Amino acid sequence: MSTQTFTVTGMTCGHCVASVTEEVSELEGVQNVDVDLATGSVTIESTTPLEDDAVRAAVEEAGYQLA
Ligand code: 9UX
Repeated sequence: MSTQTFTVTGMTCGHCVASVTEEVSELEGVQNVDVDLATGSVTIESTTPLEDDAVRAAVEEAGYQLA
């Protein structure tokens, strides 16, 4: 199991959190996604480490940016 943490900018409400969680959850091997709205910290547990670019694409698909 891999655990990675990224910082996402631009999330300001619970719906933002839901959108990011949904998009990131679709990436291959993702088992759990935890988003801290206050800090923008997104912790991803997955079977194998995710490429930064894949996470970036998912975050941008949701409408936000990686810090
Ligand atoms: Mo809430 Mo987030 O109305 O971009 S969905 S601020």
